[in-house]
Amino acid sequence: MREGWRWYGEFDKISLPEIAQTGATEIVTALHGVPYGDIWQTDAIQSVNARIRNAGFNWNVVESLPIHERIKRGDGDLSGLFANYRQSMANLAAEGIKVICYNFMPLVDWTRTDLRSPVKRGGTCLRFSIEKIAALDVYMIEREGAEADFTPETLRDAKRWFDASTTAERDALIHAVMCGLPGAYDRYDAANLKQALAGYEGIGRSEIRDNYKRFLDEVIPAAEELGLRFGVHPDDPPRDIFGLPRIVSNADDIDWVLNAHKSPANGLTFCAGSLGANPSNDLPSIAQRFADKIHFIHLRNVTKEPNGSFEEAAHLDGDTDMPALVSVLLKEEKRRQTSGRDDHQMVFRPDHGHELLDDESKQTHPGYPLVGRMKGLAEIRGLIDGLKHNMA
Ligand code: DNO
Repeated sequence: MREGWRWYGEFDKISLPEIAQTGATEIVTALHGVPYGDIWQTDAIQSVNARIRNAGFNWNVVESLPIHERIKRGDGDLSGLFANYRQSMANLAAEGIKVICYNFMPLVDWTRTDLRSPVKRGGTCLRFSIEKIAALDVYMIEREGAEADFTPETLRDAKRWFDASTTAERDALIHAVMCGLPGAYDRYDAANLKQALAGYEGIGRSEIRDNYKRFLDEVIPAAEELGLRFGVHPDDPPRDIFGLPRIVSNADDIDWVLNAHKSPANGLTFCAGSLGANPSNDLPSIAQRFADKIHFIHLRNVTKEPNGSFEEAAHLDGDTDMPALVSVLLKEEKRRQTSGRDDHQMVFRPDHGHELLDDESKQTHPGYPLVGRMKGLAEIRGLIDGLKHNMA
């Protein structure tokens, strides 16, 4: 597996020479300044690529080429947006990009309630507290019918949190929830979020699936021609949120995606952290089942709590059996190699990391500190080497 590192380009406080010291060889990035729906122009792609290559890295994976909300909502004439998307794909392929990571989560991307939750031996992690999500949904956004999505215990805890919370704590909550949106994005406060949610009224699971299938039908044939592979990033967390249906949360969903437009180009970003937050997802077996469709990998771990809350654990801690998962991935690589594929090595990146030591002073993207991710990468590197030694 090839070691990747997510870099936010001009928006990143961590420089390429610093990343070089982690040992990673693949940069994973995007044109974070381009508004959703606009074309990624060749000169802009070339200049990012030149920076990356001059610093001694490869750029094979784009994370993400974002999908405009209108496509997710199936709103109006989408031909221009699809044409732009395909043009961006063509421009990227011409610069040597091989894999496009994207997601089909309506409105919000990864969602957490706490960006700096303390961990036992020092440092902080990202946390998802179900009672805070309920407080936001039920008492701050006041979404109609929101109560029905939570258990009575969660609603009780949510009310308790809300009643005791200060304005600053409520602001911090909404800020944390919005932090999942990378790059050139719309950020919402509670009122805006409520308004944005209204745009999804009447759009349920089957409508989102229809819109998703349409997207795949529009882009996957072009991907095949361009030699690009698409990897959908699973929902994070893998559950409906703010009443928005999430449709890439478990093995059945993934099966649906892969069959909605059958093609070797239509595949998966295997995000262990996202899938791992659902207690019924057995990660090594999901990886095994869809192994040949995995085009890109995020390795991360979570510790789940019975009420649906979870915390990001250190990469080899937490509930996911990382050695079992990584050995499935290594066997798949071996299979690809034996079958003669020259691109048999998959790119993975240590996804997220605890904020450790002087990470906090750097004010990096939440979840993307230098030391914490470097620790995760080093641990996974050791795991991979050990497993390979045993396989040999
Ligand atoms: C979070 C990331 C996601 C991911 C997108 C892919 O840290 O894994 O934001 O980049 O969902 O489209």
